[in-house]
Amino acid sequence: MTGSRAGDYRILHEAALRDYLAGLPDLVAQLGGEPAAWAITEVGDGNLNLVFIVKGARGGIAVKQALPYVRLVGESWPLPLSRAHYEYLALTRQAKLAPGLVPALLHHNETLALTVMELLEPHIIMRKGLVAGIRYPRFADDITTFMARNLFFTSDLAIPAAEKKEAIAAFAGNHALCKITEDLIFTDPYRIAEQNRWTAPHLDGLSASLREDMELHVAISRLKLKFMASPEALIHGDLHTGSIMVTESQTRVIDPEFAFYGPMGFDVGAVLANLLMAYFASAGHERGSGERAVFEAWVLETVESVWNEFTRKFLDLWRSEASGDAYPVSLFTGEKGAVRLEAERQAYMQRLFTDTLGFAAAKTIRRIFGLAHNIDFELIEDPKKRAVSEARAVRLARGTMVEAAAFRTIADVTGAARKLRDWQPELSA
Ligand code: SR1
Ligand code: MG
Repeated sequence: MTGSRAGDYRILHEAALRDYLAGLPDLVAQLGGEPAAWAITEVGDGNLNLVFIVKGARGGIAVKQALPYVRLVGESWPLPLSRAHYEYLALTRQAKLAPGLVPALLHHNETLALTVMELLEPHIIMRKGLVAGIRYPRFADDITTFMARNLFFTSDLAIPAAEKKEAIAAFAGNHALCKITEDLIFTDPYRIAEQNRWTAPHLDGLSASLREDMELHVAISRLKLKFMASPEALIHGDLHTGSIMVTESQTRVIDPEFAFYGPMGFDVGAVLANLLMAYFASAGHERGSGERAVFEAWVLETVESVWNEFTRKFLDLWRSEASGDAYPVSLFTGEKGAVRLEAERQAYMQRLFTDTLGFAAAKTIRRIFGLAHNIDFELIEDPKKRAVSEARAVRLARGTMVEAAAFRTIADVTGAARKLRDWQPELSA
């Protein structure tokens, strides 16, 4: 890692990036050939940063640089460069806890808010694959290993209290990124906000109903408080299918710039929400009835596997690797203690399930009524079809957020999704 004075930050466009990389011998060797011959392409399609792919005679690298503002909106929305520091820190920890499931780090410059990583090739952004109807057989196993290990080993179940509090402090400065989530996910979709948008006019009525739905406002406010005030574990913080790169045999989690100590269910819920949105969007992408049935069945199987495998792996870790200060061993001795502790583990997972479903619902509603939408729905060209898919997703989301008690198992969720697959909502126009 390198860094110099804070005032030395500058945005590196192609020529400046070439010169910068040419001064780093390890990267020059990795790329091969003359710097003048390197092919440099800006490929960032996210909402915040610049991302370059650099290819030389021998190999390639990916370079990510934070901009001092939100790329999606422009310079009118400043954003601290320090997010690159938190992303680097999170990637470093994730690489240790879940080896092989994040890109290798090659270089980091704090001042330039710039990180160089291995080029993931031929991986693609998972969301793009899901829109195309591609199945990813390794995904459930990989993402549940990533989540179970990262969430367990950064929690009070695994590490002593002092270490945990130091770790919370190390990420506490990432509050500007948390604030984005607090506003865009937990507040704006439920009120009039300048940056909101939805598939109008078809969803005008649904949008208005969300703004008047006090049960929903209570539920989203409880979730917002949980997000703000529950430093359970180091969470990725933006674990949607645009933050995951895949091939059919590999999974890599990228982009943890929203990382901080927050509620575990926020990450697990993000994964489930994005799978469920892919499921509901699928009807809008089919060219003939039933064309994507196999894909859709796989998505729902994957929703079930993600929760079930995450639970299994997390509980296995808790049973075999607990060395934190929570649940002191001395309070659960003998046969009676072991039985009671196991029951408590099951109760813990049930609470986490309810949190997960609430956060999944919040993640869904924000993509349909808030600022940042996703291509699962956006690429459905016919706005009426898009609105139908979106309304189905919102119906499930409202149910899981407000009537959480009706969803005791993940099969309850996939069952409800299946029933909504062909439900015809009443649209505004
Ligand atoms: C203004 S940033 C909008 C969204 O992009 C990121 O991927 C996060 O999801 C954030 O909420
Ligand atoms: Mg991102």
